[in-house]
Amino acid sequence: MIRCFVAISIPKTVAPQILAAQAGLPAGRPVPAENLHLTLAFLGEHPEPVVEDVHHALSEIRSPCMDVQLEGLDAFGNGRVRLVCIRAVLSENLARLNASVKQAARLAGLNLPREKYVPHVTIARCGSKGASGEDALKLRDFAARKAGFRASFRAESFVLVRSYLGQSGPSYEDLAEYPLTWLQTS
Ligand code: 3AM
Repeated sequence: MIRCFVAISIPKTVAPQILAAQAGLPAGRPVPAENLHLTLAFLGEHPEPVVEDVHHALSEIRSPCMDVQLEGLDAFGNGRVRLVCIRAVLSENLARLNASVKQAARLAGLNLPREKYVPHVTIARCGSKGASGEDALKLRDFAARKAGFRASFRAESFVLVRSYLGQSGPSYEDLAEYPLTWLQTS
C-alpha cells in the first residue's frame, strides 16, 4: 500500500524564510526543511495500481504556473493545537489546481472527502493528541506574534509524494513531478 498526497514543493530559496518563522517555536515538533510543502490533496493509502491510475490522471492536468503568496501564521485545531502553519492565499489559480487534482484523483477511482481547501504550509506538528493548556496558549500567541510574516514564490510544478510514517515523524519521497504551464500567469 502506498500512502500518498499531492503537493507543491517549497523552493530552496524560500525554505530559509520559513525556517526563520519557526524560530522560537514554544512547543510541538518543527517540520524539517526537506519536509516543507503545500498540500493540494491528501489521497490516503492505496495499492500501487491505483496510485498508477492517479499518476496518469494527474499527468493530464494543464494548469498555469502561479505565484504563491504566504501570509501570516496560524495554529490549527479545535481546542487543542494540532499544528502550526503558514497560511497561503487561495488565489484563483491555486483553487483551480486544487479542484483539478481532486477531480483527477476521483476520476482514478478515489473517494476523497468534499472538504473546504485551506492552503497552508505546516511548520510544526503537535502529535496525534495535539497541544493543550499552557502549550496551546503559547503556540497561539506565537502564531499571532508572527502575523506579519510574508513570503512568495513561483510554483512551476506540483508533485505526487509518498509518505512513510515513522517514530520520529513522516518522511517523504517524490514519486512524480508534473509541470505547470507557462501559457497563462496568475
Ligand atoms: O502537511 P499538511 O498539514 O499540509 O496533515 C497531513 C499533511 O498535510 C495530511 O496530508 C499531508 C501529508 O501527510 N494528512 C495526513 N493524514 C491525513 C488524513 N487522514 C491528512 N489529511 C487528511 N486526512
